[in-house]
Amino acid sequence: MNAPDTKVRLTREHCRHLLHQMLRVRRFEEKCAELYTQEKIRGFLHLYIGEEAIAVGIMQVLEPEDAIVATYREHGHALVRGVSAGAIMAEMFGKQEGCSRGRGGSMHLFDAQTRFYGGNAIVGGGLPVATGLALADALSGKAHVTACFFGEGAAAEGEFHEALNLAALWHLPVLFVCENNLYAMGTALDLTEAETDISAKAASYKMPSEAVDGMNVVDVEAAARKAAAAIRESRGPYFLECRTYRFRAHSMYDPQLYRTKEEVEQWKGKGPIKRFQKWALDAGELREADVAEIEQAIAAEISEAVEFAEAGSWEPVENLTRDVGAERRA
Ligand SMILES: Cc1ncc(C[n+]2csc(CCOP(=O)(O)OP(=O)(O)O)c2C)c(N)n1
Repeated sequence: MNAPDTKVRLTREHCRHLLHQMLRVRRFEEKCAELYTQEKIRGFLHLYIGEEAIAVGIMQVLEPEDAIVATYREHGHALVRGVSAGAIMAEMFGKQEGCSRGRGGSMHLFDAQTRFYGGNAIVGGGLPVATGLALADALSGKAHVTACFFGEGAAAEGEFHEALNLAALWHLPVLFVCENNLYAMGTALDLTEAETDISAKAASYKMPSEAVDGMNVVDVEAAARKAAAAIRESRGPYFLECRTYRFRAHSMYDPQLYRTKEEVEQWKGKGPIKRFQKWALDAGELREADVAEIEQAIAAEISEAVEFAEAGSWEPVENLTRDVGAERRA
């Protein structure tokens, strides 16, 4: 059998696609921040701004039947996976046209149709869910992959170790994707972990593990291609640590006293969109007109999503206890 082709092909079309997806996530979230200050979106809001290359790079290699589990910083993952911007925005607004019927909000986007299994608010909570999904797929003979996104803060949780151990022991097809943005809320990694190399921790569970520049979409896609091919071949897990940075606060209420403005500015200079766009323009893969066209399409998509959410309806109060318990069968 020939080795699978894991090269990233940077055709003009692919460059456009990568830039479009990253910009889509960025603009969608900028709009969310604006709507939050207008109190159209309430509750918690955790933005992914700065980390877009990870969701976009990884999602390139997933098939429609593969499953995805994410954290509360998951708007980008849901969008790139194919949950519609309207269904996500309506969910943010708490409207029943939202992808979780308005009951989940920003942290609990869910869409069974695209096998997008959340949106999990509990740090580390998605890891056992992903391992369980992969176990179910493996037991029913389905050759799918489950991609599990989580922050480096999850490495301090017991569930991280339990999930990695079982995935390795039982050879489960999980792609663990650690989005290491250096801070768990206000806590720097080296204040909680004796071993700050997360990929080394994963390797100790006897699964292939590597670290990649999470600010470079092409590097992430290349690593994801290699990882997905290995999982599909071995049916065992693979661990990718994507080193990244969030440009915004942890959530909307965070004065960010734990890091300096200079540090944030330095990372912004390595921003995934800025960097990729510059490269693609310099290399002649894209033209300024492409970028303008992409921006225009995104602006139209987002304003349509906001209109859809605005026009949505609130769930009637009679539904208050619906889904709280199992319905009685006749
Ligand atoms: C089990 C648990 N403990 C604490 C919290 C509170 N909390 C919410 S987000 C967060 C930080 C998580 O950081 P990380 O996993 O690195 O992800 P990031 O927010 O950086 O993407 C904490 C401690 C929680 N949600 N769940």
